[in-house]
Amino acid sequence: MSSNLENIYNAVLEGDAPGCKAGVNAALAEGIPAETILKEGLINAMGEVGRLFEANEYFVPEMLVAARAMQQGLGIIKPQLVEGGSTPMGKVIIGTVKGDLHDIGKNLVAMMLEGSGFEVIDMGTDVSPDKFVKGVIEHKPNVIGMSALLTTTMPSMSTTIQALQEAGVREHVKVMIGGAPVTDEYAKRIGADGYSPDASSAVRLAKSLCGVVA
Ligand code: B1M
Repeated sequence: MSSNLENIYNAVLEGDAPGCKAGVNAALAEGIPAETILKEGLINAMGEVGRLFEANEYFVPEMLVAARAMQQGLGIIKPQLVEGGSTPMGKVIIGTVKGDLHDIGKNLVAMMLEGSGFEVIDMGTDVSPDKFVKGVIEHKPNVIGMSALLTTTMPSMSTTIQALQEAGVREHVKVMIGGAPVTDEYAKRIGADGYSPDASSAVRLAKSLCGVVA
């Protein structure tokens, strides 16, 4: 692995935001593609942070500073990650479900969708079913995207789909879901229209849900 990628990985693990930014800038200057920086530097490091948390070697403060460091690095490669599509693909409302504050993955998906030509309305984190319904009524999106990182918050995806049905708007919008604990099987079980495991497949899924040939 390039030493700049190693520096990025270590900076995220140490929650060193300036070090992460410096590493990303140096990696770009070395000619390393943004996708590689994302996967091998930033996302790999965050996986290790999760492992250390499970092993009781890291606690919430360490996860928090690691997340901040990753977000700073992500900000630098954002322009390279997005393709800058110009044809309008459709409108997507996206949010992390009620009770869940994890937003890095959701932000990444939003960023990639925007870069591929979607109009994205980001409702943030801790979005209740009611707020999603209001968003659908107000913005009339083609797709609603829900993210959940906790097994305890996943049921809010199902509750939101039920709320869309009760409000009479389920037929007007496609529902896509994602997040580390979410699976294709879960998506089918709760009546979502699709699941995707990462940000690039989320773009392909959104395109197919909007009837755009990917
Ligand atoms: Co939390 N956390 N966390 N955490 N955290 C996890 C999720 C955990 C797996 C760690 C662990 O135990 N190994 C664990 C959940 C266990 C479980 O539910 N089974 C956990 C826990 C327990 C908690 C707390 C409960 C800890 C506590 O307080 N005791 C607490 C909950 C707070 C809350 O939400 N109410 C908590 C808090 C936090 C921080 C705030 C400190 C911080 C989040 C900061 C932030 O997001 N701004 C944090 C972090 C950083 C993590 C880990 C380490 C990293 C998450 C991340 O950003 N990954 C995480 C461990 C892990 O995932 N390995 C963990 C990088 C990101 C790019 O990946 O989000 O998976 P991800 O997104 C991917 C895909 O999933 C997909 O595409 C993305 C890009 O490829 N995707 C979608 C995501 N959303 C999508 C939507 C789509 C499509 C694809 O369509 C709409």
